[in-house]
Amino acid sequence: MGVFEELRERSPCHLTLLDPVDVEPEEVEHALEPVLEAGTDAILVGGSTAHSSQVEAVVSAVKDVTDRPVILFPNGPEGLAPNADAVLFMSLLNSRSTYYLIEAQVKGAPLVEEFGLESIPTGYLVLGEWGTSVSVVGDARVLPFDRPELIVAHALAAKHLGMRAVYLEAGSGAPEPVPPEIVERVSEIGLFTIVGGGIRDPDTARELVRAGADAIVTGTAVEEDPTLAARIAEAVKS
Ligand code: 1GP
Repeated sequence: MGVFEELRERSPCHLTLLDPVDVEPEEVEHALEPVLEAGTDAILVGGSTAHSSQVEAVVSAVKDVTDRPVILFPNGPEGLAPNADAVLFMSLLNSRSTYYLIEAQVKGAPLVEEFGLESIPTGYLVLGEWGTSVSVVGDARVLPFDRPELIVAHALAAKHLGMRAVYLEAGSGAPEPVPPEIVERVSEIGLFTIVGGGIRDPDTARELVRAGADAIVTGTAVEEDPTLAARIAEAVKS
């Protein structure tokens, strides 16, 4: 079974995000032990500025401690590495930049083929407030939380472009996570709905799952407090 198929079967999933800019390969085991114990479903590796040698080293450190799938979360072709299992093959659908809409994908696609990575076609939407790293680096026309109809229209565009997943991103360390009402409306579209950014406690994660999220991503919590991240994973899986 492919990685995406497995995630769909295991929904609701908890995805642990490691940004190779913040986590050294030697720190991976310590960061992951509690979330693995709590049943995290897959490890995402990537970040706004990570490059391929850092990504490859962290993927390799993850592979040393778990058999859970490793999925790349790339910022462009430099976020790809051959030793992962799959890649969120994303287009930042609300970017102003043609680079994040299609040029990075054109540069990255031959590498995805060469590396034999399973591709998970994903519409990536940056929501909430401008100023998060992803909004700046990705030159996003950030979609405010109080315009659900615009967010739904972008997610529908992802569906009709043939994408399998939509990632609702509030930005790493965002002051507010994506509200459950937005998750509810987007999840009704039927795409695999990934929600991340600013999720710092188990209750919020539980609420987002109840609203229809298929996957909850935690990054900052794993880096700052691995046991808190494990409690979030438990809340998602219980
Ligand atoms: C960032 O959605 C992820 O791309 C995770 O965000 O670091 O706030 O958990 P946090």
